[in-house]
Amino acid sequence: MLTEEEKDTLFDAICDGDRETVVELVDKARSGGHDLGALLKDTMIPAMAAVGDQFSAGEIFVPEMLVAARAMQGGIDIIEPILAASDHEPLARVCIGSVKGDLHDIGKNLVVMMLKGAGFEVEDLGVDVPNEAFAAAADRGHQVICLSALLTTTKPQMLSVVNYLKEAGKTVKVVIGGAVVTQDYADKIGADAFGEDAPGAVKAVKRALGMAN
Ligand code: B12
Repeated sequence: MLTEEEKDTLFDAICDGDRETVVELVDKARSGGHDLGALLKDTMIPAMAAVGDQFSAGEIFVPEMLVAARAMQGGIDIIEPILAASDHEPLARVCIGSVKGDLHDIGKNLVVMMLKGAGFEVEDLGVDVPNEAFAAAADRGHQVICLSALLTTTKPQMLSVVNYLKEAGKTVKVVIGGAVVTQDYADKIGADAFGEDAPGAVKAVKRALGMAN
């Protein structure tokens, strides 16, 4: 278990981009049987949100944001296999990617983790994914395509993917998410579901497949 002080240190280490300390503390939490889902939700994600606030306030710039992201990813890499461990038949085959022009992937990686943990088979296409790659994933038998966008400038790319899939005659379901996306936007572009966060992504994929309301 991590003490409150260690959790504070972890929070600061993410904000400061101190990957080594992040890895050390998350590894300690793992070996000590700490609830890793709670650590992620209550300490690590809020740390990334604080980084975003500092960026918005002009207190830090892209390089600092990048090292913070790398530090966060160091912790996620330890947590992912544990939260994702599942020995069930996959509920469905899902593919995910950050849309073309968007290089943000921390949130997407969390969604991957949660979907795997919920029993879905997930193929991660990475970042800056062109429309054709999503269509090809539909051809490989994926039942749901998940799109992530963090930028106002890449949000319209989601509509482009939806239209591209429609015009190519793909019947795959589309689920969208990311900080700039809303349920209204999902309705507007004809996406099948919207998820606000990683747990919400699981519900959204289930909704799109008619497995939940
Ligand atoms: C880290 C970061 C970066 C890193 C990304 C590293 C990486 N590997 O991801 C770097 C430094 C590369 C970066 C670059 C840029 N960034 Co940036 N970045 C951030 C930051 C600080 C954190 C994002 C993050 O990881 N959040 C934590 C995760 C857990 O949250 P999340 O991504 O929202 O994901 C959750 C939900 O949205 C949802 N979700 C996400 N995807 C999906 C998908 C589905 C299907 C579902 C259902 C749900 C879902 O679930 C996730 C988990 O809960 C944000 C600020 C912020 N507070 O968001 C700015 C931010 C997104 N960036 C911003 C900007 C402007 C940029 C740059 C343009 C800066 C520049 N001038 O170069 C570039 C653009 C690069 C590009 N082409 O993509 C702006 C965007 C403003 C806007 N509305 O357009 C933000 C909001 C900062 C700000 N306050 O101005 N960035």
